[in-house]
Amino acid sequence: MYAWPASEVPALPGSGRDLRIHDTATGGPITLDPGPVARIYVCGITPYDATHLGHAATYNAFDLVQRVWLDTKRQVHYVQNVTDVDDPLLERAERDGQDWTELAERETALFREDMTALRMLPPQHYIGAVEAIPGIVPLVERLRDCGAAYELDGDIYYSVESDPAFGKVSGLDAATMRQLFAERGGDPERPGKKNPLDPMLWLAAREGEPSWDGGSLGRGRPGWHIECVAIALDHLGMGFDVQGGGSDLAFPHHEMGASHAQTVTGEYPFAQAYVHAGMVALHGEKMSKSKGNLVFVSALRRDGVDPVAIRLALLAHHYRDNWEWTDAVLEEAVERLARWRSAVSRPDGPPADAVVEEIREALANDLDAPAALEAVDRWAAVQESEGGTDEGAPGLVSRAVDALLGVAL
Ligand code: 5CA
Ligand code: ZN
Repeated sequence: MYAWPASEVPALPGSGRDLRIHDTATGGPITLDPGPVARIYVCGITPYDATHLGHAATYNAFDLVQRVWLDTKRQVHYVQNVTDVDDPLLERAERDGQDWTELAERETALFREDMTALRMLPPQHYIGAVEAIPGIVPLVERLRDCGAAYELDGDIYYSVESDPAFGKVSGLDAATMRQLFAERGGDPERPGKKNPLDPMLWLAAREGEPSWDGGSLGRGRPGWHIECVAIALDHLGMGFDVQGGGSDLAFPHHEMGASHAQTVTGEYPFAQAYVHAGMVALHGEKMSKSKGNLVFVSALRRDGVDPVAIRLALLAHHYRDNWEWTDAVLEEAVERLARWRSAVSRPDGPPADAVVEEIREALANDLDAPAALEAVDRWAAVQESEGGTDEGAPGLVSRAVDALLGVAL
């Protein structure tokens, strides 16, 4: 499906550094070595409610990954999905007495607007679960044919025991896996499963629920993890550079996805790095659609908040930290934006080459956006207090924060 329009990324003098990033699977930083075309898959929204600041923070992190790569003169092949059929979406549509396809379309359209306003680079392939079904069915059939899947009352489950590498992405102990599986869409209690952690690959058609022709699988709809695997394998192939999402996706979603893909292809790894953003909270609890403690990007925009300030508020936090959204976070970003805009509004200023290098270095070091902001703050403070005579320096700073941080001054 259509994604959203791309904002232009200005070219900067020189070249950026290779990205060193924290990988959940190894538990430490790794320096990525993508080819001329870097490949990234970022899990998309389940469109039953509007984009909140938690979503925006996670997509901001992966937008930075792309900007670092683009600055090394690589191309980026970016794929994102939309989980446009799944239990939470169907439950919300049912609760509110609306058509589930209309709900999904409306919220996806709003997400596109929010992403555009925040200057997030669009994926080249933006793929819905429903449109991916023709690719999902043969993948489930292959898993079944190689003995890694089994049927239970018409539903098809993946057998985690078929994969010796299962557990290597999240590195969690059995009890934690079991608990998270139950909290995050799994059904550990269902009688008849080979292993409580086995996830659903294909859900047989239920009365009153949408279903599709699944060939030898029978009518039904896809499970969650196989959706992202089918889309990633179709558009990126095995061994792509970064699999991204919020930290709540490490288990079970990314663990199961890697396992499905590695089992079905016999190749390893699914992704070179599994990268996870921290959770944004409101009033002391993780912002979540199910709890309803949300601040929506669209609501802030409606209130007249400049989207550039929202972006600066996200950038002021390290992507791996868990942090809390407050009014003060936004106020600080609004003030910073005003200081930066004032500093670049003159034709000359203090030399800017070093600032560009500092931003590059900060981002290459596990996407340290707060350090990048501080580098610009220091330049803006000198501009404010002493000014400078370098012609074009403000223009260079302006282009650098646009290209590397997605901030348009
Ligand atoms: N459709 C699936 C992924 S395939 C899904 O998790 N959708 S979602 O709408 O629930 O979340 C979209 C992305 O936002 C995920 O990467 C998720 O980890 C992230 N996310 C959700 N809540 C927060 C939060 N409070 N803070 C940071 N990131 C969040
Ligand atoms: Zn996903």
